[in-house]
Amino acid sequence: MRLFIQIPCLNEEKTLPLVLEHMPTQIPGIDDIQLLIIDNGCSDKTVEAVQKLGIKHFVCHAKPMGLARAFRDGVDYALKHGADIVVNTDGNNQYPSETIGELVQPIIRHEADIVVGDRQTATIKEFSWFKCKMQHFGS
Ligand SMILES: Nc1nc2c(ncn2[C@@H]2O[C@H](COP(=O)(O)OP(=O)(O)OP(=O)(O)O)[C@@H](O)[C@H]2O)c(=O)[nH]1
Ligand SMILES: [Mg+2]
Repeated sequence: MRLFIQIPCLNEEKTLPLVLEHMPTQIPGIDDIQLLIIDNGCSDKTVEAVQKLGIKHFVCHAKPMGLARAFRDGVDYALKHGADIVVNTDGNNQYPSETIGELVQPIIRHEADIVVGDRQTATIKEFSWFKCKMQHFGS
């Protein structure tokens, strides 16, 4: 079972190393973990910041092409390189990398085809304006 963990990045030189610091190196039910960085036209040193870490897979856009395109090109690359499971996470350190092992377990157990992590936005200060707005509209 080959897992690709893809990370689309638009100028994440400061946070991408932190995201990689807590990446799992072994996951029950997975034989092989591959990391894929999608450089969506970064103008900072995102790629240079992680080049020493031995990552083998990069997809590079010469200029920013939007997150959806970066996501899609990452998935296409992963599938072409034998991925059985693709996890997409962010380069701005909004998701705890160490939870990826748990995230993929329903797929490994054949209980789900897709799993979506919940970052519990209601508990994050920066998202409180959104909650207020939803309450204002009666949701
Ligand atoms: N917003 C944005 N992010 C990009 C783009 N290309 C790559 N990314 C990366 O995609 C990841 C997610 O970016 P965010 O800005 O957090 O987008 P999001 O998670 O959809 O939005 P939030 O709900 O605000 O967190 C980060 O690692 C970005 O660097 C792009 O064109 N726009
Ligand atoms: Mg985000």
